[in-house]
Amino acid sequence: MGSDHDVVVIGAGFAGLYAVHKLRDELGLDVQGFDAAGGPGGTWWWNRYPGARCDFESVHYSYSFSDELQREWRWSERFAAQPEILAYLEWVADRLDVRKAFRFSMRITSLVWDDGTERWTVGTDDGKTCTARFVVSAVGNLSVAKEPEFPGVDRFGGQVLRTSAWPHEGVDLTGKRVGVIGTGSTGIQVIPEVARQAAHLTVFQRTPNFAAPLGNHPIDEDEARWLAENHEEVRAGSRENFLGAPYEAPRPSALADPPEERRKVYDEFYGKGGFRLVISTYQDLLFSKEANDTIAEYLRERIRERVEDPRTAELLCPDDHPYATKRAPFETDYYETFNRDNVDLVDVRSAPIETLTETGLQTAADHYELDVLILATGFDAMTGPLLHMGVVGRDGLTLNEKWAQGPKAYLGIGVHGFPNLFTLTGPQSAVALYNNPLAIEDHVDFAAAAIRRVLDGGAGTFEPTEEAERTWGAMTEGVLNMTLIPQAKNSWYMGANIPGKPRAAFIFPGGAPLYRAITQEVVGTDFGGFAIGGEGRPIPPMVQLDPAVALVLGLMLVNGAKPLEECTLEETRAAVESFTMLQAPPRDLRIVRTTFPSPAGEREARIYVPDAEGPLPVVVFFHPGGWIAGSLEVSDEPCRTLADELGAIVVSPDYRLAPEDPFPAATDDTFAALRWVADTIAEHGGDPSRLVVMGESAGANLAAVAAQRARDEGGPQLAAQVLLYPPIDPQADTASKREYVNGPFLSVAAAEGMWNAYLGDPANASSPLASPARASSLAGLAPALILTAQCDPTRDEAEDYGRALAAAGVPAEVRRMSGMIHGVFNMSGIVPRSRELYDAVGEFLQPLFSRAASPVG
Ligand code: NA7
Repeated sequence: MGSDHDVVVIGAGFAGLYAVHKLRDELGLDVQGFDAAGGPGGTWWWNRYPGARCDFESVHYSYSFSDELQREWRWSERFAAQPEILAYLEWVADRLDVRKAFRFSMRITSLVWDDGTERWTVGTDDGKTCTARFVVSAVGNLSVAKEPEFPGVDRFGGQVLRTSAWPHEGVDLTGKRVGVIGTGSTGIQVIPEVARQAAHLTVFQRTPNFAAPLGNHPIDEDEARWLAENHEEVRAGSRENFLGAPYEAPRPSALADPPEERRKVYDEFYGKGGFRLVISTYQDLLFSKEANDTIAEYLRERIRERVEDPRTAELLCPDDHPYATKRAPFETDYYETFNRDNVDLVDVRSAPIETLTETGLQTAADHYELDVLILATGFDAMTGPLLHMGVVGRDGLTLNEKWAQGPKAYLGIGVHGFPNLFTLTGPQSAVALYNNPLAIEDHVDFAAAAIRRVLDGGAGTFEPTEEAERTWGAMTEGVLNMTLIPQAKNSWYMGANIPGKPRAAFIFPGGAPLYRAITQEVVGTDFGGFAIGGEGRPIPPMVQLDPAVALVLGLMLVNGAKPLEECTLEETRAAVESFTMLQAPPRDLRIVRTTFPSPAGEREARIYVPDAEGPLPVVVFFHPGGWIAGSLEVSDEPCRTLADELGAIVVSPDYRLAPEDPFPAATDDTFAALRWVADTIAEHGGDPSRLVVMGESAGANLAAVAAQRARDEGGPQLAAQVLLYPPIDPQADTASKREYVNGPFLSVAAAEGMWNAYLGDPANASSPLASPARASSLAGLAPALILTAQCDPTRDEAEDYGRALAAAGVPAEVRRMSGMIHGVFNMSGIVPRSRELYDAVGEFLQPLFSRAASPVG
C-alpha cells in the first residue's frame, strides 16, 4: 500500500489548482494531486485546436478568490485564446506553488471506498495505489471525448485529429483537404481557422446551431489597467447574475415588446459579446417557446444576411431546437467562412456518414476525398469523466451501477453511498449555466467547508442522505422541465448526445444566484441533507421547495430583490405589488368598481361578477400584504379567477394599512366591508345567505377576525371562512417558525416587522381582534378551510388554529401544500401547482354553497 493522504485531488484545471491551494494552504491538509495531462491547465491543456478560446470575457473567466492574482495578470484579448488561458493557469500554478502537489501524466484507474478504514484507495495507471480520507474530483465535465460512431477510422490513410486532444506541436494544414465533423461550440471555433489554412475544407454538418458573434477584440493598456484596478467592482454582481457574469439585466418578456422594439434589443446584443444575447435580452427566452421563437427567427435572419448562397444559408439555419436549449456557441467569421471558395457545407442529416475509407469519408450520398479529418464531435459530458475512473462506493456499489439510469448527486457535489467524495462541477450542479471559474470556486469552497466540518467534529464520513439526493434530483428535473432545454433532442445538457446514454437531468439550470442561495443554506444548516459521521441532517427549506417556486425565488434574486426584512416600507409595498408579474393573464370578467362605508369614510371595493345564473354565492376577499402593503390591484387576478371558477361573486374591499393606520383600523374596515356586502350584495345578484369570508396572509388574519366579529357582533351569518396561510399569533412559538426562520421568502423577522407595524402598541397582541386564537371561545364559528404552505414560518400557528377550531366543534379542514411558500396564491403564471389552492377552495366551498342554497327541510 502506498502513501496515505488527507485528500486526493484529481485534476489540475481551474478546479484542481484552486482545490489544492485551498485545502493545503488554508486548511493545512496533506493533499496529493493527480492529472493525466502533462501539466496544469485541465481542459485548456488538452483543447489546443486553432480557434479555441473562452466565451465569457477573460476578466470574468478567471479566478476571483485572490486579489493579487486578479491585479497582476493582464489579459491581452477580451476573450482570450487557449494559449493565453493555459499560460494563465500555469502562472497561477506557479504563484500558488501547487505544481509540486501534483503527479502529472498519471491517470486514475480506480477509486475504491473502504468502510472499515473510512478511506478511499486510489489506483493509478502506473499500477500503484495510495489512500486518502477525502477525494476531491476536479476532473471537469467535458473531458472525455465522444467516441466516433462510424467505422473505418483505422482504415483512413489520412490523419484523424480530435479537437480535444490536439497535437502539442501544432498541425500544418497548408495545402491539405480537410474535413470537420461537428458544428457545436468547438466546430464553430475551429472551422473558420481551418478554412484560412487548408486548401479545401468540407464541413460535415448534422445539426445546424444558432451561433452569434463573440465580439472579441484586443484589450489595450488603458483598459487592462482599468480592469486590474477595478476588479472588485467588475466582479461585484457577477454572482448575482443568472450566468455568473456581470451582464445587463434582461427585460421581462420578449412578447411584451412590439417587434420593432424587440429587434432593437436583439440588434444591440448581437455581437455585444458572449452570453449577453442569451441572458441580457429577455428573461423569458428560456421559458417560453413563443418568446424563444422571436430570437430564433432573428438569428436565422442574420444567418441569411451573412451567407451568400441561399441554399447554404438555409442548411445553416437551425430548425430543430429553441435557441440556447443546446449550449449557445459564439463565433468569429463563422458564417462568412461559408462564402469562401475553398469551403463546402455537406448535410449529413439527410445523407448520414457511413464510414471512413482509405482516402476519405463516405456518406449515404457521396464520397469526399480528405487528407485530414477533424473530429469536433463533443464529449461524454457531465458523467463521463467520473464514470471512467472505476469508482466503487460502499458495499461494492460502482458509480456506473448507481448512475445506470442517469446521474444522482445532491447539489451535484455529493453522491449517496460514496462518502467523502466531492464531485466538483458534477452532474446536477449549476455549472453548465454558470461561468465556470466562479462555479468552481463555489464548489471548492463548499468542499473545503465540509471537510473542515468533518475534521473539526471528529467524524469519519460525509455523504448526502438518500432522501436529499432524491429530492435534489426531483428539483433538478422539475426546474429543467420548466425551461425549454428538454426540447433539444440531442444535447449534452440532457445526456442525449451519446447513443445509449440515459436521457435525464444532467444539469441544474436554475442559475447561479439560486444555486448559491441553496448551497449557502445547506452550509448554514450545518450541511442539511448530508449525513456527517452517519448522522443524517434534515433537508433544508430551499431544497424542499416545489421546483417552480424555487425558480421564482431564483428569478427574484437575479432581479435584485432584497430580503423582505431588509426592505423599507416603500420597498415592501413595491415588492407586494410586483406579485402581479407572477400572476397568470387576468381572466375577462365583469367588474363593478364601487365604494363602501368604512369607519374612516368611503373606501374602494371591486365586485367581480361571473357570467352565471344568480342569485350567486358571495366571497368577500381581503388582500395580502402584511397589513402594511397590498392593494385591490394585487388581488385582481386571483379574485377574477376565484369568481370565474367558483361561479361566485367575489368582493374585494380596500382597507387602511399600517403603520399609518395601525390596529384596529384594518379589522374595523374589513368587518365593515363584510357587513356592507351582506346588506347590499343582492343588488348585484348575490345571495347573502351564502356568504363566505376569505383572505390571503394578513388578509386571512383579517378574515378570521371578521368571522369572529360576525359571530359576536350580531352577524352577518357566514357559510364559511377560507384562510390562506393566515398569521394567527405574533407570539406563537412553533416548529415552523424555527425551521423557516429565514424563509424562503417570508422570514420570521419580516413577519415580526409587519406584526409590529400593525399592532402599534405591542400589548394589542393579546387582543383576539389581532390574534384570533386568543378568543375566549372558538365555538360557533363558520366552517373553516385553512390552507398552509409547507415552507412558511406561519404554517404551524395556522394549523394550530385549525385544530383549535375543530376542538371547539367547528367543521375545520386544514390542508398543507407541500413545497409551497407564503404568497404562492399570486404565482399562478409561473407555479403550476398554485392551482391546487383554487382546487382546494372549490372542493371545500361547492358542497357548502349547494347545501346552503337548497331549501331547509
Ligand atoms: P457538442 O456541442 O456536443 O457538439 C458536437 C457536434 O458534433 C454537434 O454538431 C454534433 O451534431 C456533431 N456530431 C456528433 N456526433 C456526430 C456524428 N456521429 N455525425 C455527425 N455529427 C456528429 O460538442 P462541442 O465540443 O462543440 O462543445 C462541447 C462544449 O465544450 C461546449 O458546449 C463548451 O462548453 C465547451 P448533433 O448536434 O449531435 O447532430
